[in-house]
Amino acid sequence: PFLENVILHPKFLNGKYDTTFIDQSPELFVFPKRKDRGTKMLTYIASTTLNGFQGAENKKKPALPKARMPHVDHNIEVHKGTKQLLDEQGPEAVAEWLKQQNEVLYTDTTFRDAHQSLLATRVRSKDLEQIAEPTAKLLPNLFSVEMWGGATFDVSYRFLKEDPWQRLIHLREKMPNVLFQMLLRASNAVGYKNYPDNLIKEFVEKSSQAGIDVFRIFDSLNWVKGMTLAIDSVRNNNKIAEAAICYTGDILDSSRPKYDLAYYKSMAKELEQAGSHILGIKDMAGLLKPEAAYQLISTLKESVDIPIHLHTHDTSGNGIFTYARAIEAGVDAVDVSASTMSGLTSQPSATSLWYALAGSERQPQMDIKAYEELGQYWHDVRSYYHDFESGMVAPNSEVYEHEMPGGQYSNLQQQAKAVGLEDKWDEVKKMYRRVNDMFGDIVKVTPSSKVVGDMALFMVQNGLNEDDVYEQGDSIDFPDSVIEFFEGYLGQPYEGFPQELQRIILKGRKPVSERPGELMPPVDFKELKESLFHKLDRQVTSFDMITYALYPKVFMDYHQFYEQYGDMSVLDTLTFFYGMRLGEEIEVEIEQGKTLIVKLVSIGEAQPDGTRVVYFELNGQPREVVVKDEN
Ligand code: 3PY
Ligand code: ZN
Repeated sequence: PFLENVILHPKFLNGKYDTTFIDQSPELFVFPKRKDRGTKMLTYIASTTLNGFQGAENKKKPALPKARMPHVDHNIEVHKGTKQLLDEQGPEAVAEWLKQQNEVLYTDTTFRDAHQSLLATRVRSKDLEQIAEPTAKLLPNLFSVEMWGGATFDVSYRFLKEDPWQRLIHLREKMPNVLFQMLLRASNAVGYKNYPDNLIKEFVEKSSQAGIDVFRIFDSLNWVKGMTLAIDSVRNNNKIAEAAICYTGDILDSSRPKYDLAYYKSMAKELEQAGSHILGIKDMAGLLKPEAAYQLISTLKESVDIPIHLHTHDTSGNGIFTYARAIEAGVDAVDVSASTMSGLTSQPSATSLWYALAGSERQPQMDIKAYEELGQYWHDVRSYYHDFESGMVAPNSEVYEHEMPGGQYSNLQQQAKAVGLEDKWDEVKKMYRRVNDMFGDIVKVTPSSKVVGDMALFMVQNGLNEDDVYEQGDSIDFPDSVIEFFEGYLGQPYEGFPQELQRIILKGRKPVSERPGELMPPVDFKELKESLFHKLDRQVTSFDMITYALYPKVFMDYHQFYEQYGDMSVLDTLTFFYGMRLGEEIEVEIEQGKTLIVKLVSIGEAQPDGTRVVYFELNGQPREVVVKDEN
């Protein structure tokens, strides 16, 4: 504001100033009063009370009890775990140790994929941080906790208005013993397109420093050339590279030979050669049938020397059966989630699998009662996010038809809802598969799955079928993501693009066949820092720079929200989504040891300009804010 006062001062504008200008112009130091923290927060609460939250509009705030916490003695030290093994002995030692274990190891995905897949990624840091320390104390035998990456990064800023870097740092403090795992979309980082090489390197370096230990790296087209830079970056930071093959198609279906056992075997060898410490099998849609799992894992165990980590989604209800067969075939680790956040489009249940392995020498050591108690916490927390549930209530074997990734299901459904296609969801799912076939049967996982989803929505919305696309394509404006895909900006699909369709969609543009990151100019971080400093009017962190480089608009929108309302991650989840009920009183701890008591007293009549005055008590003092009623 000082600079603004100077620049706008009449003397300054007329050029009539000298060295006494500042001393003799006290008005330069009169700044517009910035809204205080309390007022900003009340403004957010008032506005959310009136207008709702995107995706939970017109819904009443449910009255729900506080989540039940498991019993843990706070004086007990956390047990050492895999994190100490990595820090003390390095990534190769962890891989070797994993291979030597007779029992199958667990990665718990509750903090990331489970809620990405069940609740459209909407679980807030507050609800994660609260259970972090109990989880570390109760489950020290986990191989890792998957708690970052994938869609959580973008959704944190875009919808939850919180900083995922802070989430990572806070969780790390509370969980010092177990490896932290993230999902990294190789050259797409945590975004939806390829980025310059130096940005990928920077992202891996900073996330390593902030607390990530295991990077599950995948390419959305299984294009190994697009993965090596990320693998090398992880290795350079002395962290664990888990390069993953995305499982697609059906190795048991001989009528669909594109992705057969030989295909997977050859890719596994390439990833081992590329320096992967662990081989990930990423069955993102849950298409890996039990017998296929047995054949695939048996073959891969013979083909590579590194341990194998299997990830699936339980959409069909066959997840436990698939894991049981994979475990029989010697898989080293599997992804599971807390019981009440498991099943359906999420991972299979950690505790159910444990019971299913009773009598087997591969049953993991686990305090099963404690795991179930953690499940009670998640049961209660899940109810806060009810409006983001997909509505799927039972296993759904249609997934073998549409092949939609679990992590995409509830998100695409929200997207369909947003463009008015809620009633045509069944049609969208069928179209999703038809688009896949039209595109030449491709791997579908973020971001290639988003391209297929965008095209499916587009076709349903415009009443188009395959013939229409071929016949009228020259006059159709295809979604940007579809054009970029056919231009080669997500990389190259196995066996190439369907040429005729590519011609129609590109309308004369020339596709690239090189690695897109190689073609892009590197991010100039020095320049970016300066320009961001001016935009933000504050110190710029390396985290800000990376996020801004990944998605400038999302970051600036977040920044604007922050300026307007402040840090709203301090609100409890129900207040954040629904605002307050008349007469309700809440406590908000805005920083450690500093709590505000907020009561919503009344809401005034609508004014001709569309605003209302909303009356609160803040720590017993009357306060009012004026907000727009958008209804
Ligand atoms: C993601 O990339 O977000 C995924 O979960 C892919 O399965
Ligand atoms: Zn997944």
